[in-house]
Amino acid sequence: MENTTVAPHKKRALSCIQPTGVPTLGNYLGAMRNWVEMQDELDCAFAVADLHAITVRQEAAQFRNQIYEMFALLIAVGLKPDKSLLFVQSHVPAHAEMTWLLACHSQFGELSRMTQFKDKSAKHSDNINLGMFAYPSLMAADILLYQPNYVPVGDDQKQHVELTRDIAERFNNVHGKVFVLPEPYILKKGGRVKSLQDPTKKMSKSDENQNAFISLKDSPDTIMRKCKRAVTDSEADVRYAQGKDGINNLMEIYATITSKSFDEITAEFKGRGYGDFKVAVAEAVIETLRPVQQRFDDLMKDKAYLEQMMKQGAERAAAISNRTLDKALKKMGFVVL
Ligand code: ATP
Ligand code: LTN
Repeated sequence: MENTTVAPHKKRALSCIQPTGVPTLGNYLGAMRNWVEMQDELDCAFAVADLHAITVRQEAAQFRNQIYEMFALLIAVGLKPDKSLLFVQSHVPAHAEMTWLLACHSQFGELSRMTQFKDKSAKHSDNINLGMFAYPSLMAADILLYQPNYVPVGDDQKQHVELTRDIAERFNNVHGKVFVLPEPYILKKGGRVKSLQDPTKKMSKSDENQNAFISLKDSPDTIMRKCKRAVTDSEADVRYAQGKDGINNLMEIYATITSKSFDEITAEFKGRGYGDFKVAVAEAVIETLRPVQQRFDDLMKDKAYLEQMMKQGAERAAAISNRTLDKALKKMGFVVL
């Protein structure tokens, strides 16, 4: 991501993931796997968004472990610390500072319209805090500090990226151009993996029902069991159609992993029923996750290496983000020493 080392034509991408639990197959197919592919063509930065995670209560010891785990997973899925910028959000103070500047350019009305705020405030009605409401201003800071052209996210985050653009445009109009306007980058396949228990909802790592998601740490047996228990319909045809949310979801998962089309999948399972199909989906998922799980286990045994990579990432991230922060402060009229 560093200006000095980057070829001028290379476009930039940035994304983050919250350490709120073990990532799911949804996070992997909708976000992380695509990040790995992007790192060859784009100048990429990926962060563990730990500051975002505290908008809901976290237990300290568990939270600390989840931050290590999420950072290890970024490397385990195939992101390379010498190729992409990998860091932990709270290690780079500019994120919190920039949030305040952007919070003063975020409107109450637009923040109130965010679907995630509505969902999270309903779910945690005993703790609807300012941070939960201001979440998109922090996300805008994460993004705008690094001047990326693309923000590769799952479909659920599109609204936040669009708001980031609006905030950036507003800031640029008032103070002069500081920020590049970023675009959401959403893949058609895998963009929204659904819950296995309620396929009208997205698969979420913070779902209370363990059977609703496949976590990247689930054993092969667990993955098989969860796939077999996935909610489907009372027909027996494996085909993508309206009203077949459960089967559609399993088909999406299978199609994303195997690169087969829906027609090919329908042909493959003609006359075989849902049982066989669920086993095939489970096997495909197990094989995709196996190498990731192996690397993850190895990395978690070497905290010193993880901390060294975190430190290296934080230093590079600070250099880039401080430059943008200073520019924004100067344009606004602050005295920058
Ligand atoms: P939480 O359940 O704690 O709200 P989450 O599972 O939605 O979290 P995040 O850390 O918020 O996960 O998201 C990380 C990335 O994964 C984001 O780019 C998000 O869009 C993507 N993502 C999350 N859930 C899915 C899903 N079900 N399908 C596809 N992509 C997803
Ligand atoms: N809000 C995102 C996580 C996130 C993010 C970001 C994504 C925090 N900062 C910056 C892209 C860019 C989520 O809930 N998935």
